Amino acid sequence: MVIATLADGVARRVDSLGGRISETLFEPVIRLGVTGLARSGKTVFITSLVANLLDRGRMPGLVAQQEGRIEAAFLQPQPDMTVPRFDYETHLAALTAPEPHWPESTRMISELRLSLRVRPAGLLAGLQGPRTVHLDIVDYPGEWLLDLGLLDRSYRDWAQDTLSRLERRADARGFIERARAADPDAPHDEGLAQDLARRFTAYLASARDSGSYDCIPPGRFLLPGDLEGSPVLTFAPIPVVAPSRRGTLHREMERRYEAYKSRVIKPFFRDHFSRIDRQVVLVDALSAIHAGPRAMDDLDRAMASILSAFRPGRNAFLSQLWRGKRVERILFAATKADHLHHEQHDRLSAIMAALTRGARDRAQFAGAETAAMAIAALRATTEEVRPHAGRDLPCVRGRLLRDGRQAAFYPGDLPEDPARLLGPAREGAETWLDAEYEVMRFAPARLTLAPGDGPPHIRLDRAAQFLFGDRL
Ligand SMILES: Nc1nc2c(ncn2[C@@H]2O[C@H](COP(=O)(O)OP(=O)(O)OP(=O)(O)O)[C@@H](O)[C@H]2O)c(=O)[nH]1
Ligand SMILES: [Mg+2]
Repeated sequence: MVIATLADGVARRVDSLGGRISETLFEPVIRLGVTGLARSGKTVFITSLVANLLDRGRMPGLVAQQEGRIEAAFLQPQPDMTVPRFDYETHLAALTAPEPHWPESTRMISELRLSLRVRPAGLLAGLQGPRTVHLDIVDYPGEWLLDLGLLDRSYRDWAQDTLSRLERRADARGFIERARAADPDAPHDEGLAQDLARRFTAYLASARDSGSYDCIPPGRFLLPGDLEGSPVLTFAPIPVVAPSRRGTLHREMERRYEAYKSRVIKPFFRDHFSRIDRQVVLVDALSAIHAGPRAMDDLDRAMASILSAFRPGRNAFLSQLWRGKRVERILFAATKADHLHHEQHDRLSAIMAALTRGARDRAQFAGAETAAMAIAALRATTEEVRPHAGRDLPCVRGRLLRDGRQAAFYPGDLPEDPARLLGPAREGAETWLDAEYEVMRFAPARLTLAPGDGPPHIRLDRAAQFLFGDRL
């Protein structure tokens, strides 16, 4: 145990030393983490960011571009041999096809290296030639960050807490009845263990598919990749009180839970998370607002636990890994802002800022610079003002996903004060009292891009400037 922790720390230090040496002698590398809950917009964000860095006509907010210092941008083989490559070409082809469509859901970690040839700014401009800066973009599910909280919890604590959370959910009844009927002290029965795990996973999947933001770890149950069917993913919470005894169902569940921590959670944090320099956390706040106060409250809680991963002091294992290094900048971005007329963008940013307020204060305390912003990685709408009942309504127009028709749409008035949403959500209100919000799903617009222009977006250049513009 102690040896493993020490080895982790040593590996990390050597690693960060390696990073520094190659940085000063050779070419700087920026590792940009892109995360968010399922469907928050990670794949579209990375695809559009890369396309807009390759063709930079729509990136005036990126200072190095504005100053004309970016000479070239190109994709390169990534340094990590065992991480799947982010399938940029396929995702871009989906978005730019004659009949454009959104890319497929991804749910695995992936990586892409984009390199930029940049001329230095200021005093160095005349003295140094252009240098190459590598941007390693890592896409990983936000649900995996929620697993960090399991590291310092026993199986018993996790099981008790999870069962009581599930008691409140009607669609978890099938699993709960089965779990409550299981005798933890009976001899281990593999068939029963598998049945429990299957039902537990089925509940997690149905909660996700119904758009619930109540994210219950372990995150890998819904995103198993090549671990599917293996014992580390074949456990579930069952009601236990006493310490486990040899050979029982309880002992086997506990063993697998512990294996999940050491074989799944720790390697992710050690090999991927701890190497990130800059991070963007994408949040589909508009969908949560549309779904009502309860979804908003769930999102609020999920954000708080996701963001606690960026507070190194919180967890002993993580503090070891982070030693001498930290995430330097974190951007909290409310995505899909093209569902709103720009008049309302500031309000969406304010909601985003309020949602991450506590976590942002803590991250700032730990030395990371943070910002909140409303963005659209791929703009699917145009703006339009329509008269309605004696009032001018600021609308957006686009092609509806469900039938391909063009339609103008008014999503409702976001409040100026985010507390009007977060207050009722935190107090457990069932519906918004004085307002209604809608979200329409638009298909990506058909694009005719001028040479040198990337896909249309909202503030993607400003997001890029915050995330890595200072290093160009
Ligand atoms: N209008 C609009 N919709 C967007 C935008 N970005 C994402 N979406 C919508 O959100 C959906 C999910 O986007 P993805 O980029 O696939 O999200 P993800 O986080 O990679 O999702 P998973 O891989 O399933 O976790 C898309 O299918 C679109 O419907 C955007 O900038 N504008
Ligand atoms: Mg994705």
